[in-house]
Amino acid sequence: MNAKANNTQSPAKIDKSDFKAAVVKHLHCTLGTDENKANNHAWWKATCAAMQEHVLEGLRKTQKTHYLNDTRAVHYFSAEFLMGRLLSNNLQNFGLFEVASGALKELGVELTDIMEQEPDMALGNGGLGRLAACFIDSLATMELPAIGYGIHYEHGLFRQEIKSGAQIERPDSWRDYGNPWEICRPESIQEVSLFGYVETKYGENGRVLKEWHPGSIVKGVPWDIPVVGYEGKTVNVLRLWQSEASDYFNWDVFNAGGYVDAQRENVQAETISKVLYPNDETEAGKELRLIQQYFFCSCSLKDIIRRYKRAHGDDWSRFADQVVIQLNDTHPAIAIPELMRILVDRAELDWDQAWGICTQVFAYTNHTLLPEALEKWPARMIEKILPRHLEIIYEINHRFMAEVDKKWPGDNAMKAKLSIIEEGHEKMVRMGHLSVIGSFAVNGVAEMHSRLVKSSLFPEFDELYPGKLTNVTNGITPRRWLKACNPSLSKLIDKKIGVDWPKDLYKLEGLAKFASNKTFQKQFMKVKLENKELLAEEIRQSLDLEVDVNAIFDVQIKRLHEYKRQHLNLLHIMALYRRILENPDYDMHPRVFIFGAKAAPGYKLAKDIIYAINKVADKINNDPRVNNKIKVVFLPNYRVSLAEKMIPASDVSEQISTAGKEASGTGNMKLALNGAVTIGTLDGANVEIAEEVGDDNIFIFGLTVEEVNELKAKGYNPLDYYYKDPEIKAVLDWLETDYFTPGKPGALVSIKQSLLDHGDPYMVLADYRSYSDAQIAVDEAYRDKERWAEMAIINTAKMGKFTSDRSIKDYVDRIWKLSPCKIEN
Ligand code: H2P
Repeated sequence: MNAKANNTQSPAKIDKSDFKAAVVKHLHCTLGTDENKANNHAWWKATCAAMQEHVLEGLRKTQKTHYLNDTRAVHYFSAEFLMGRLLSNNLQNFGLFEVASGALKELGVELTDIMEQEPDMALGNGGLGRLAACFIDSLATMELPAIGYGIHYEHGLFRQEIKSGAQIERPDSWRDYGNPWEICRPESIQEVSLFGYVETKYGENGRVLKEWHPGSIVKGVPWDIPVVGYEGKTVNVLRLWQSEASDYFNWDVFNAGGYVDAQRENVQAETISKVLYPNDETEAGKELRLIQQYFFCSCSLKDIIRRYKRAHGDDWSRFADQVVIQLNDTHPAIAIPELMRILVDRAELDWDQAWGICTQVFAYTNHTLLPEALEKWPARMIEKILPRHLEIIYEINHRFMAEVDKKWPGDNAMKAKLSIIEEGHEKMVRMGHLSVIGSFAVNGVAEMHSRLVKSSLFPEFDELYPGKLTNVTNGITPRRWLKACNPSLSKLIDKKIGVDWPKDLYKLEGLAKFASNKTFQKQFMKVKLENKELLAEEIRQSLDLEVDVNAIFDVQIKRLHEYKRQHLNLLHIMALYRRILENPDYDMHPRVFIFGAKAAPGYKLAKDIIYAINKVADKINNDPRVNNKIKVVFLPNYRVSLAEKMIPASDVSEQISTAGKEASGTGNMKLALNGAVTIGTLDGANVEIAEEVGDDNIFIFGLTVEEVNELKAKGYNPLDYYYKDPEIKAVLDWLETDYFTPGKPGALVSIKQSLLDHGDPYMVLADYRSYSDAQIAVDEAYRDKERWAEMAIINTAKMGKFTSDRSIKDYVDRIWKLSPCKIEN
């Protein structure tokens, strides 16, 4: 059979007619339809199927090569992977985008239209999940052996609708009509035990043996999503586990006449991978979330061990040479006691030997300093669900306490502080401490954040384990976040500096010397204008609202959270509105403030802020006195595919968190890469962005971390600002009236209350004036077209550092110690 006939032809050699033939073949043979009947959904599926041939061939070659070379691999454990859409990404990475677009055109179909058919894979909440997706893209691009492990949620992050200004959550059904990229692997199913009790037995030589008699067993069914590296050489895999009832368990009950019980077992088992839990919700569903975490960690560890044993049998001595596991936050921290359980109880290794392996295998990334996001589980909950694991955690802690005692003899306060177990009215297991103790490396996600991890979150751990705590600044994949989402800018860059930048982002630096070149400035800003026109069309379709593309497009897109301070932006918008009402000649360049944000369903104030933005938008957008100087846009259902439309069209990037609260941010990098200028605090990766672009090309405002701490220590009183700054007072008082919510006075008052009565925990009022001044500076800068174009170009040019390839290189050099493995085409 020749290569063409069995379709293993190298993607580089595919031409339009090959692609056309493949799409038509799948339309006929996979979907059972034809060119006349097919709708866009069918065309999309047929195109995916045509691509998937190459994807799977790449996957097969990659897996075979990794197996033959017995490669060391990184296993990225993450409860979230925010993948977005894959068609355009896979076409781009195989270099087939133009070919596919041309082929489809000849078939009378627009590729960009059918791409809209693809539901986002929204298996994550925000930055943490999207970071995981960027990282697996970079790992494949850099030809590094890697597997992503996570959960095959039936429903990803909710779909957001806005009704009368308020957020309504609807289920997300990304797989309703099938996902063309995923492959079920029943041959690699794993079983996971839950509940039950532990029996202590004595083996030979009086060895204590622990036997866990589970109360329930569920099945983990793996679904593989191929991850195509840029230029399509390495195709790694993202393996997501779906829970199902274990066969034999149910049949026995069912046959014995317990139909309802059997059904209940089924439902319970399937519930585990049913929904993604929003990050910030507190009590609800805690137990289920712990089960979810354990479920995917246990399946993944067993999968890794199965693969290891195929090559090395029962010789555990090389395990840590072959396997490194990165824990993306503490969500997978339960993997540490699970590996200990497998090594000690099943493989019958000594504790010390097992612990030696564990602490060479795990590394942990911390993504936040916010106390409410640092996971703790009630010990009784772990005892109920994972009785053996609680014993193991106690044993780990017992030995760790001895280490602490050696370092700080007799210091009980220190022991209480560092213990994995937090004593109190309810004993809690601190997953962060477990992660630090059980890992060989711990990293924060931006310079400043990592510094704070060392100095304020884990200072004693830093003293106890010098060198364990380190930094890896986050990054984003430029393939999705520039090349694919902003084709016009990408082509302009290609023309100017060549086509290598997607793999070597520091090459963008080559644009800097054209930053003051008038012709290039015009070309750059023409692309921006075209992108703004596309977004304006999206806004028109979504909200039936006209926006002026010559206005400044000012964008804030991220999870809704008080620390991210969407309400600071809102207060400033209200203040501008007020200035215009007081002085119709108020001099400002027209601005469109654009938001995208989802609020965790149980986070009341976050939902109130969304409501307030929408209500203020209604009023301003329909008030003729504003004379189109301001428009406020809240685009519903913010998600990866919407970000891909918003980011290329942005002029201003809002990164306005309270200093010390945003660990890194990655939206800040995406926006700057696409030529948006940042207005931001000295927080997270903004600090490093400022270093790269220089102070003249960014608008920094607000308190620094040190100033925030000083002010807190001194006693921060938001009322001081309320009474001293008439604008702040007027705007906050406005929230109490029914001006924005006719007939419903007080509907927006919770925001005022949080700022005045509840102490303004994120210091919105303290930063307000400085923010407002920075916004005036933005306005002035934008009016100087050449100056602005230069700033925008410099922002793109200086983003080299923020490619996720650089982050991955840092992980590889400092933590993972991996080598690339070439895959022959
Ligand atoms: C979090 C942090 C961000 C960070 C990201 C990835 C949890 O994302 O808050 O500062 O960039 O992880 O490390 P997010 O807030 O977007 O959910």
